[in-house]
Parts: sequence; structure tokens; C-alpha cells
Amino acid sequence: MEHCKLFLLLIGLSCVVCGILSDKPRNVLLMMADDGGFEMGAYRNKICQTPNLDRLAKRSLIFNDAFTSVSSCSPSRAALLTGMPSHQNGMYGLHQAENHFNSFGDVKTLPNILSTHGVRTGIIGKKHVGPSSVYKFDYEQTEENNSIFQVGRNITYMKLLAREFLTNSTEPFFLYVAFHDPHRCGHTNPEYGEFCQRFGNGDVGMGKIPDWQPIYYVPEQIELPYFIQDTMEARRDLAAQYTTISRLDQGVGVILKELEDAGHLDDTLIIYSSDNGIPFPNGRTNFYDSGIREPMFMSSPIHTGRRNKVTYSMASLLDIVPTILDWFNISDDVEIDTNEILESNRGLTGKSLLPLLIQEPSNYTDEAIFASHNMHEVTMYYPMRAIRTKRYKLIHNLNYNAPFPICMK
Ligand SMILES: [Ca+2]
Repeated sequence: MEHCKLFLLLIGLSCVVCGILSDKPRNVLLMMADDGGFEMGAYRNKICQTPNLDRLAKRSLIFNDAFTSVSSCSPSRAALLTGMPSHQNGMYGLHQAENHFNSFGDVKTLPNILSTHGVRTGIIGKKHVGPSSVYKFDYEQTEENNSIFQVGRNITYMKLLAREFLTNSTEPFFLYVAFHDPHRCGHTNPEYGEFCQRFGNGDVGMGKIPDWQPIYYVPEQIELPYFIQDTMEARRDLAAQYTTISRLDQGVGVILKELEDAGHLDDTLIIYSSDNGIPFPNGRTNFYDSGIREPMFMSSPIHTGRRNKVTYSMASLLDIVPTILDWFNISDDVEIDTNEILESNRGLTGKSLLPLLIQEPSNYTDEAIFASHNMHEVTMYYPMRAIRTKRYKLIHNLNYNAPFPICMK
């Protein structure tokens, strides 16, 4: 009889384990900042107030050495969504307007792969990649059918869109929330301030975003990054950027609240990162660490053992596709480890990061990240390749006699 009880208990336990590991629906929420950096408490910035990001960090594995493979918006997002660097997916520069870059028409992308496996896909915010048939989401609320200010910076509107997507999802989902904050906007909309820090703040003519309580800073308060010159102009810029980060931070908070209210906080892998370095000299469009190192949190409802811990493993945004495919247990669509770049079976070069949620590697000597940059704006041709290990950094400037173009937007 005792044996029988033990047997039933074991069956029961194994079913519980099965239930946790495979039967429960699995979803993904990927949140990306636009030109965001390490201006948050979780990365030891003591001035910039980011309680929502800090709370997410506490339930996440925190990456110390995460890097983008290209420090430019469209190329970075194309690499993020294909798992392939620029020269493999074809997005050599910015997508919009006269720049007009697109990925190859036969590239397999995360939303298209997931759709064929019964995962509902959604994007809210800045898309900035094409062609649309290659990056096809089931639910799209982007700059292509909205104002980018509304879908990328109005966190109340973004919240309602997220609610619409989440309440209409009966199958597993992948929701990509691409904030436009804290990108600069002074070149297009100077009335909102250099970082759009006045958009929706309730002042006359600025409108009011109900879910945002702006936090203001004085230039003397700012914690200057090591690579930015200490001038009053730079401090004013950073003070404006910090205020915009309070909108990003509270946006992360309301999106996570929507996820929780929809009942999906405990079955969703949550990833937060940024597409490229902050928009300052030595930041965006550079391959120095200040241009390619990114914040990254990964929060799993299943792997909870390393929450609020730091990983020093080298990670790349190229690892996001393999990680999400691993999470959904999809492995048959994309060939791994091939250097072929001319055929439609271009392979993924990244790796799943899920094992890091369980255990830190015993050594990092084999780890490296790679970067490939050609342009930002179409007039900014300056090709670079880079390899970064724990110990060494190599940037190969292929056309080193050319002047280094400075990004104006
Ligand atoms: Ca960007």
C-alpha cells in the first residue's frame, strides 16, 4: 500500500513537472528601448530613477556583457529579428525615407517562423525594418499605420494596444513592444525638446499622457558616462534624456501590468534590451563598448534560480532569435552553424541564452561576440567589423582612410 502511495505521489510529481515544463502555454514579451543605455538603478546609476526597470531586473537575470551586432537602428532590429548580422540579412543601413534599406526577400525572420508554428505575433511601436512580407506580424501597430509618437512614446496608448493584443490571444504569443523612447527628436520636433521630454507632460500645447508622471533633473545632478565630455550642453542633454527615460520606465511598468492583468506574468519569458548605444559621441554608430554594449534583462517564470543575479557571459542580440525558438521548442526551421550567405538557408550565428538562466558558465575563454556595420544613414558609409572577447577587442575599419561620419539624426 505504501509503495502504491509512493508510486501515485511520483506520478503526481512528474505530472506537476511536466505541467511546468511543457504543458503550460509559453509566451514571450520582448521590450526594446530605442537608443537606451544603462541609465537605471539596476546598472548602478544612482541618479536616474527607474523603479519599474529595477523591479523587472529583480525578477531577471541581469546581463553585464550583452552587445548589439550593429550600432544603428534598422540594422540592429533586422539582426534582432533574423538572428543574422547585417551582411547576412541584407539590412545595411536605415530603412526609412531616402535610406531605403531592406532585408533580403527570402530571409527567415522570427515573426514569420513563429507564425508557421501557431504562435500569434504582435508588434507595438517602432518597426523600422522591411520588406513587410519578411517581417510580418499578425498584429501590427507601428509607425507604418500610426504616428510614431503615439505607438512609441504615448505609454497610455501603448498600454491599450497591448491590452487589445493580450485579451485577444488564445494561442501562445510573441509580443514585441518597441519603445521609441529615449530616442532624440529635437531634429524633427524641436517643440518637444531634444529628447521629446516635453511630449505629453501636461504643459500647454504638449498634451497629457495619463500614465506618465515625468521626473525632472537638473544638469548638475547628472551622472556622466565616462565617454561623454563634461560640458553644460552635454549635461543638459542628459538631463532631458533622463526625463524621457522616466516615460520609458513607466511604459515598461504599464506593459508589465497589462501582462499580469491578462494572466500571463507566470507563463511568459520577458526580455528587455536596447537596439544601439546612446546618441552621443562614441555611442551610437560606433563599435566601441559605448556604442555596442546594451542593457539586457531576461525573466523566466520557470527558471527562477538566478533572479536578481548577474551573468558575465558574453551575449549578443543575435542570441535573441535562438533563445526564443528554444523557449518555444522550435528547432526545425532554421539551420544552425552555417557560413553560407548566398542561399536561402543562411544560418543563425547566435546561441540560446536559456542555459544561463540555470547556470553561469565555468569559464568564458571561448566566448566572443561579433559586429558588422556598413552604414547608418545612406550618406554615412563607413564599414566596420569587430570581434570582442572577454579579454580582447578588435575593430577592423575596412575603409579607414575615409572620415568617420557623424550621425546627425
Ligand atoms: Ca535606435
